[in-house]
Amino acid sequence: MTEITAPKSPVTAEQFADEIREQLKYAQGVTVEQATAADVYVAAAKAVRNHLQDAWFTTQADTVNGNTKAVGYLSAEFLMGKQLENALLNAGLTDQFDAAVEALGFQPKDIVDAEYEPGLGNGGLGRLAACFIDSLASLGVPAFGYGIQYRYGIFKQQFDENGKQVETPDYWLSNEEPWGHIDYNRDQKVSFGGEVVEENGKKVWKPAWSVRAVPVDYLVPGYKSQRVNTLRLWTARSYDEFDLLAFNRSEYMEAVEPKVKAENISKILYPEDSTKVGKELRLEQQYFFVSASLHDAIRVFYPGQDKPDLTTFPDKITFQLNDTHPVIGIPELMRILIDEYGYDWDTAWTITQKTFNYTCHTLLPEALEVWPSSLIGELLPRHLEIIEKISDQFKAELKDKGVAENTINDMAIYTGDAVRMAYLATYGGSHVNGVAELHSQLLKDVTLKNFSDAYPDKFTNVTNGVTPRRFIKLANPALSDLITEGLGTDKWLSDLELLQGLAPLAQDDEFVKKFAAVKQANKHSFVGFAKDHYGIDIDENTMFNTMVKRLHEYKRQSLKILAVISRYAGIKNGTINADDVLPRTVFFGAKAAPGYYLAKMTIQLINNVSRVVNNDPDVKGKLAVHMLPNYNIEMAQNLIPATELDEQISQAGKEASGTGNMKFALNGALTVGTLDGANVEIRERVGAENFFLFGMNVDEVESLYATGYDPAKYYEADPRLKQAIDLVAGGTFSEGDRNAYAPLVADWLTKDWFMTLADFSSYANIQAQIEELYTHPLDWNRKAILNVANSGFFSSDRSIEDYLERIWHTGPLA
Ligand code: 4GP
Repeated sequence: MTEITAPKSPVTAEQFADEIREQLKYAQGVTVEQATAADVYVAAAKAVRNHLQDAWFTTQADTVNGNTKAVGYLSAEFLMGKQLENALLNAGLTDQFDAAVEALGFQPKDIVDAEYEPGLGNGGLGRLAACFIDSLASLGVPAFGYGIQYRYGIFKQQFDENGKQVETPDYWLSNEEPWGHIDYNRDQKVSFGGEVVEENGKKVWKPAWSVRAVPVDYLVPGYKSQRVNTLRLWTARSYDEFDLLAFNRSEYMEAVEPKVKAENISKILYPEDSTKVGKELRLEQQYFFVSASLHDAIRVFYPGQDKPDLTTFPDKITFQLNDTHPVIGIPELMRILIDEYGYDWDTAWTITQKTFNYTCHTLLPEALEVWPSSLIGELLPRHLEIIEKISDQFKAELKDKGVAENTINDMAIYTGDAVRMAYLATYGGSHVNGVAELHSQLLKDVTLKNFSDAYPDKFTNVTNGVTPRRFIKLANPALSDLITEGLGTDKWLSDLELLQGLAPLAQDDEFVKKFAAVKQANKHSFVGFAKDHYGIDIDENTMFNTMVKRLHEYKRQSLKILAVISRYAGIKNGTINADDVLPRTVFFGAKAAPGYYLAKMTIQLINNVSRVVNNDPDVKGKLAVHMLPNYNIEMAQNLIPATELDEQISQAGKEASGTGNMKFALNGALTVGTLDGANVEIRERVGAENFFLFGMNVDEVESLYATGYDPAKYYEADPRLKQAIDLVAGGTFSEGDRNAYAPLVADWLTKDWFMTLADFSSYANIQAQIEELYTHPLDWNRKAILNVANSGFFSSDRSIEDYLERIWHTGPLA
């Protein structure tokens, strides 16, 4: 094993300033006098990357030469957030950077702000992948993140003058992107289409077209671990850049058609999360990155070998399938083993099944991808044959186990018309996990019940977590300092359970006051951030109440906005005494999938409630509502530390886990929430008395469905709810237009699939308890401290340790 080389640090601030100067001069081609903040950002990024380079090489060498199995995290999304501050922190260069850029005549904050946030993910699942690769590196576990370098990430969200969401492309690669190493010499060929023929008794795939997968490597530095892992994102290039003959015929568009077709594959991140629409391009993307990644792993672990012994492949690397998106990897590995390396079916199957594991991130059946077999047949004909054979083998295995015929049919991977990717993943891998206790239980009891009956040992749980480096240390430096002061050490950043040491301090009034002062200071900074970024004025002496996450009916932003409307109406008509009202500022942040009609209408409603409420002198100083545009990691890092009350109000049994809930608790917000996802575990840990619980639980939801749910009954029963819905229906938030929200209103009153109306009263009622507590700041803050102290479990380091123990069976490099 190579000796571990520490990142090339420490350097002095002067040396670091020289390194930045050198980058400016030789790489950027500008003088210090000419340099803008954007130039200095690029130069500093390259300088810090240089410091990580040796440790990256060492980690790669140890990964290949050592005896520790590596982890391959296959994910269509990695929602990384800005890189510079995180890289500086993990490389131990933050202080040098601050002093160096000041010496160059800049403010550190301006340099950090000059970075453009990459948005290569939709939401929870993509951000989780980013937290996981941070934790893997921090724990010293050899790992590769494998995904796609989309040319355009998640759309940028703006609102038009009517409050509607407008999506614009995210040109994140328009300027120099200093983090990735593009490596044209380690490319892979990925093929599509064509047909399968028999040659000498063997099946041979004759593809119709191919693209070139070129890796872009991002360094993933561990916090204080001296390890730097790799995030390898593939970009698609064409083998036929240019058709000169067509060009010479003046067919200019045709001349570049092959290039455009190939490059389209890595062009755009699909702007969908929970509702998946089958798209040919999406399947192309999935196969593209998975095929390139599997071939890459063989290249990495068996360098220069024509006939590698791939029976050892599962000992070299274990692949985690992050949701169903990479599941085509199962038939692809079978194909590689059989067609490219000549293994027999059974050997190939043993290797494949040992290699993969599957994480499910949803409970919504429609979010489990199902591909039409015609599409797979057209794009990947050899894979369809393999899938059919896997499906037959699976049926036979179930029959041997004595599973009933109709159950076997229900469990079919290949139905003739379609391929169910979640079923393929469950059968084709060693383990399946949900992402919170409740979710994993519901997977076993409901979503994948037959599978769990047939293969009980495959199923396990790993509750999600978040990285404390980004979401406490970088997002909330003031709280970080206070925690370190309270604990007398900063070791909590790599051992988050140490936060428990803060619990006794919840009884220490001096500490509680300091904690409250930190929150107030964070609110104050957010006021400035919001003014700069959104041009809005916020009163920092109001309660900051936040709901940020993707817009989806099951998450129930509707419930929150109806409660806001009801509060507004109550103050206006005097049923709520204005003098008793606790002043609140309500923040929403949410992107809706562009094709998701009701979600987009909800955004429009929130914007228009905001317009009406914020301009009404009758509620001034009592209630304000803001729909902040383009929720992203940067906004999360600024808003979460400033929040006092967090909303996790999904219908019980629908949110797989949530990770925002963890970030808020760790930053000292109290949660109002249902017994859903990881809320259940948060509440258990922080204490029921420190969590505002409301609403139906999973069993109550189920029995209400079973007995017949009639939302109109709830509308009639609670005058607050009736009034709120009537205001929406009556045009209060649409300048008198009664049709503007008619589809939303009709949905509430007749369908309300996620039972917003049924939970309204309980949600409205708990507000009094919340407000009563808020008027006793010491008591509120004691509870907030206990939330921080008891949320150490929700570190992604702990999640990774659980994966290592329960699923991957590997550990840190020696
Ligand atoms: C999300 C789930 O909705 C969320 O509950 C969970 O915390 C997160 O994954 C990470 O496990 N799902 C997605 C998706 O982002 O695209 O299905």
